[in-house]
Amino acid sequence: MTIPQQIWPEEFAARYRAAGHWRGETFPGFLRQRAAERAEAIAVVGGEQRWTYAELHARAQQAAAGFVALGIKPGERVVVQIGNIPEFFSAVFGLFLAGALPVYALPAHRLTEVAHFVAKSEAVGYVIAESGADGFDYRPLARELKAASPGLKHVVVIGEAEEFIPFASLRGDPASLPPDPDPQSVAFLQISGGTTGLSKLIPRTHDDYIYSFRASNEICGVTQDSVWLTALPAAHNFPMSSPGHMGALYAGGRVVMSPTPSPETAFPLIAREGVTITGLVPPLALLWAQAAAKTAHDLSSLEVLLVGGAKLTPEAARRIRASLGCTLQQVFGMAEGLVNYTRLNDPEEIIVETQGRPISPDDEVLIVNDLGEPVPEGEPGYLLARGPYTIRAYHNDEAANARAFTPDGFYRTGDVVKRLPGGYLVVQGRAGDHINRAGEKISAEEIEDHLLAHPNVFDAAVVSVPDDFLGERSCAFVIPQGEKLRAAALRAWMRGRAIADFKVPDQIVLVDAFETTAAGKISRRELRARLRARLLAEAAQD
Ligand code: AMP
Ligand code: DBH
Repeated sequence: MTIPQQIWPEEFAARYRAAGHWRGETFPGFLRQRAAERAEAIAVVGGEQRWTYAELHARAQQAAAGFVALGIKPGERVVVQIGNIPEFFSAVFGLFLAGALPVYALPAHRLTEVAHFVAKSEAVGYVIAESGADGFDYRPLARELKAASPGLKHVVVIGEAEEFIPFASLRGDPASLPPDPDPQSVAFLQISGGTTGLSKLIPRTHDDYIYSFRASNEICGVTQDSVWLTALPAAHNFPMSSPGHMGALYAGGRVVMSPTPSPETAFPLIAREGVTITGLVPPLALLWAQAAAKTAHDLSSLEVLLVGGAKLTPEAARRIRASLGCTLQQVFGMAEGLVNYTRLNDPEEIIVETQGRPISPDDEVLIVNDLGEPVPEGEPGYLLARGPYTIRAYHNDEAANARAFTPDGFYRTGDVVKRLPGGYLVVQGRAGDHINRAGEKISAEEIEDHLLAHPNVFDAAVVSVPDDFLGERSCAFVIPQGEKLRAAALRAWMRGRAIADFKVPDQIVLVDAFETTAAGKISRRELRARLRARLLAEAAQD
């Protein structure tokens, strides 16, 4: 068994502690403290449920004792795939209190992805809700997962559990809970969007992650009077920590769970709960801006709207500011660490034109050319980052680590950015081949591998195409072989691959051949670039 670790060289760790970034806090520790200080304050709202801090803590303790009684040991991993319901917190904090490490799957993930998370993390458990907000039943998925994963011992279900363990039945001896974990140990595994092939697992420690949302609270003005709405999937790093529901709970504020991010679901919750702050990806922010112009719901409590996950154009930023009447804050972050924000009192042009600047004075940002040399200020280059909440390694993935980190520990973000005076970053694009589809990152390689599994596909190349609503969508160029292949049939077949729906290509174009150069074969990356250029040229002619 590989116990997840995240190791900073001691000189860096010492510096981050001395600067007061790492304070030795832990998830169990801070929840216990809030439960003592703010026992009767409402912590979490969702559906018909309203839990005080005392109740959240009691529920988490009960779940934790149940996890321990099942035999789950400190350091073991449990994949959590739960939508935006209050039990997300009793499950996740239950695991923290049991010393176990949640591995955060998104509700959209299907067997292929979840089985990969279980295998890669060597998970012993899987916690789900019987169904999602879209009605998807997770129990058949759990059945297939269990059959495919020999090491998976426990499946726990919120709601009707069928043959599995009902979450509500978890019981145990509160005295069996382990002592608080080492603050520098890994608290959970987050999922990377996956730039090359399958998603990688991101080990985040108590100290580093708590620092990221404690500092985010300050930058975003989150206090115990704040009401945070989780509208994006709760397991996603953005609504979790920028400053997110973890920030809100750390501050002693209130978290409201919106089952879906649609204005129809979220607006009544904003009005009823007096939501003060939330986070959205750009397409949703634009949708909200449109809907806000017509809504009968009172959205005046909303003070701050964070927008990030994908590039927000200045035009879109202006439109959102004008129609929502709250402060827009751009956020450019990544589950691997580095998060940038525009500041609440920045001038309009910074808020509209840039993706913000790093959280921490100890975030080290380098912008380099192909040779790894720093580019002049204001010129675009590859963004590298190192700092008190940016990982030094992925979990259990030497090949990815060799690619993704420099020898001196900088994370190669894969983003192309330029830096303006004051350290503000403007995202220009991506170095790698992935598609940022409304904030969901899709690896071209991963989708090509699926397409190649079809017997009538000779070759495939997946590229991103600009999309008015999504920002980017995916287009697969496919060379067929053998029997006649139709694009619609291939899409339907991709749907059957047990992958997240957002990964099914939005468009499939059948071609006879990919171009080669006089010199022979071209690289995958160059091929994708050429196909993309061709598509854009054709679109321009229409
Ligand atoms: P992940 O590694 O899956 O957490 O995704 C992080 C990536 O999302 C970043 O490296 C960027 O490529 C992209 N991203 C996040 N926020 C923004 C933003 N505000 N503007 C442009 N790209 C963003
Ligand atoms: O896209 C992301 O992963 C992201 C965006 C904004 C993120 O992880 C974050 C803020 O923390």
